[in-house]
Amino acid sequence: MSNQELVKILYEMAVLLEIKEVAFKPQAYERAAYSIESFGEDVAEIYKKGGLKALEDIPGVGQGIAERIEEYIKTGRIADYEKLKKEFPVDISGLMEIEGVGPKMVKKLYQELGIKNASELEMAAKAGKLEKLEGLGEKSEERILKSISFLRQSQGRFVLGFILPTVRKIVDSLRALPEVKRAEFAGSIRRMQETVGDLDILVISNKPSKVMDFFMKMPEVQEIIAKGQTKTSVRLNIGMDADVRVLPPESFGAALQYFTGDKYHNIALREIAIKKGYKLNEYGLFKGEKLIAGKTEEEIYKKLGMELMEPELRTNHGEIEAALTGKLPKLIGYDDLKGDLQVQTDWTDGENSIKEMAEAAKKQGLEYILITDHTKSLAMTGGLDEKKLMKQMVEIDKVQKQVSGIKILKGSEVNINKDGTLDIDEETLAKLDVVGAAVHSNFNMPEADMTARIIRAMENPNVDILFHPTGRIIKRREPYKLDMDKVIKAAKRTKTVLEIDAFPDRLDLKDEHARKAVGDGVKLAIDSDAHSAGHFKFLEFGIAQARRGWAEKKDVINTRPWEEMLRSLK
Ligand code: DGT
Ligand code: CA
Ligand code: CA
Ligand code: ZN
Repeated sequence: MSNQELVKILYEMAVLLEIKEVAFKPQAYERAAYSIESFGEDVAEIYKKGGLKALEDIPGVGQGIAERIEEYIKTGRIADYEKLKKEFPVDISGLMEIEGVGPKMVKKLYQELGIKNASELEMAAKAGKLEKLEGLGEKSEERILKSISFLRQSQGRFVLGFILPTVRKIVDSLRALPEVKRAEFAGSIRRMQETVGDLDILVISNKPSKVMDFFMKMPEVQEIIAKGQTKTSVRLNIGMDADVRVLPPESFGAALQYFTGDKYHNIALREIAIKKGYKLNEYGLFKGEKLIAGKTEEEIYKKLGMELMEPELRTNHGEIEAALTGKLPKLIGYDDLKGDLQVQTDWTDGENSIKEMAEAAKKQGLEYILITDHTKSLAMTGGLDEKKLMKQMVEIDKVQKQVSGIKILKGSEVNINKDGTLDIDEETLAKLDVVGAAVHSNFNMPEADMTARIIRAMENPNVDILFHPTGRIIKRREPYKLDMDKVIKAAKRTKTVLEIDAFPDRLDLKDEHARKAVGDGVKLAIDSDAHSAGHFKFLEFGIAQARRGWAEKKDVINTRPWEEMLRSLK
C-alpha cells in the first residue's frame, strides 16, 4: 500500500459521503486525505511500528478513520468504501479534478445523465447536454471543456514532492544491496523538475541479475512491464513506471549524463561533440572507436570544453553557452535557507500551534519563521481580523519566551481585494515584521485588471512580499491571467519581494519567471507555505525551483540572518 493510494480512497470517501449527505464525516475524510497527501512519511510503515495508536497521531486522522486505514493495510480494502462505490460506480477523482465539478455535480451528472468519468462528461458538454442541468449554463460547459483539456496536458505526470519520499526509499534499498556499488536517480527526478513522468534509476553492479531480481520483488512494485539482462521496467504501486538500468563503471558517467537529459540538452551536447570530431552516446564519448571519456560526467563535459553543470540547469536554455564560457551561475544550495517566511498555524487553517511550528522549524535547522495566517476575507479558514492579529502578536511574544534557538517573526498572509486594496487596515499592517499579500478570490479577471490589482498591492508600502504570485496549482488550477513582465518590473520599482511558494503542487513562481525576476534584480523568498509541522521539508522543492530559475544565494532574502533580512525589505 502506498500513501497515494490511501489518499485517493480517503478523498473519494469524503465525496461519496457528501453525496449521501452525511453530516461532518466528509470534512473529516477530506482533512485526513489532505494531511496524508503532504505528510511525507509512509503510513504503512508508521502502522507497522506503532499500530492503531500511531495512526491516530497523524495530524487530521481521528479514531474512525484510523480504523479504516488499519483495515486497508491489513486486508487491502475498506468495506464501507466498496459499498458506497457500488452505489456510485463513477471515477470520482477524475471528475473532481475538473474545475467547477464538486460532489453535488458528480451526483447530478450520474443520476440525471449517467455520466461516470471525464471523457463522458466531455462528450456531454460538447453535445450541449449540460445546459439542461439545473445550475449549469453555456459558460460552465465552456469552463468544463477548458479544464478537461488542461488536465489532459498534465495527465500521467506526478508531482515531484509527493512521490519523492517513495522513490527515495527504492533507491536507498538498492544502495543497501551488497551487489550494488552505486545507485543514482537520472531523468526528470535528478533534474528536480516540478512533475515527473517516470522514474529512471542507474546502478553500477557486476551482478545485474541479482539487482533485477531484488528490484522486481520490492513491495513498491505492482507489476513487471519488461525484464531484461541490464534493464527492467516496472509499474509501481503509486501508478508510475520505473526503469532500472545496470551498467559497468567505465560508462556510468556517460549513462548518467545521457539519462539525466533533458532531451534538448542532450541533442545540443551531441552536436558540440560532432563539431569537435567526437561521437557522444549513453556508452561514452568516442574518437573513432576509442572511448575517451565515460566514467564520470565531469570528464565528458570537460572534454567538450565545459564546466560540469548542475542537473537542474540542463534544459538547453543557455546553460551550455554559459558552461562553454565559464559563466555558470553559482546556484543557491539546498542548505542555504535560514528562515521560512510563510507559515500557517491553528489560528487559521494550519494543523499546529505557533509553538509546535517553531519547534518543528528549529528541528529542520531553521533560525527563524514568519507566522502568516490568513486574514478575514478568507472566511472559510477563519481568517484573522485586525483585533485577532493584534492578539496573535501578543501570543507570539509569549511563545517566544518559551522557545529558544528560533526567532518567531510576526506576519500575515493578507488578502488582496478585487481592487488591489488589502483586507487589513494599514495601522495594523505597519505593526507586523513582514507582510505577505496574496490573491485568494476573484481569480477569473481579465489580464489587465488582474495585473493592475496585483501591482496596486505591491505599491502599498506595507506589503513586503507577493505570495504565490500566479495562483496556479499543478494538475488542478491554471494560473490566473497575469502580465508577469509588468509584475516583475513593478516588483523592482517598489522593492517588493516575489515568493517561490515551495508547496509541492504550487511551486509558484515557476522557474522561467524566477529566472526573469533574478535577471532583473528582483529579490525572491522561498517559503514552505507550511500548514503542518511536517511541511518544512517542502523547502527543498522551492530551492530546486529557484535553482532551475538560476537563482543564487544572494537573490533569496531568507538565506540571510533574520535581522539582516528585515533590513533588506522595502
Ligand atoms: P519524464 O520522465 O517525462 O519526467 O522526463 P525525463 O527527462 O526523465 O525523460 P525520459 O524518462 O523519457 O528519458 C530520460 C532521459 O533520457 C531524458 O532526460 C534524456 C534521455 N532521452 C530520452 N529520449 C531521448 C531522445 O530522443 N534523444 C536524446 N538525445 N536523449 C533522450
Ligand atoms: Ca523519466
Ligand atoms: Ca524513462
Ligand atoms: Zn495563500
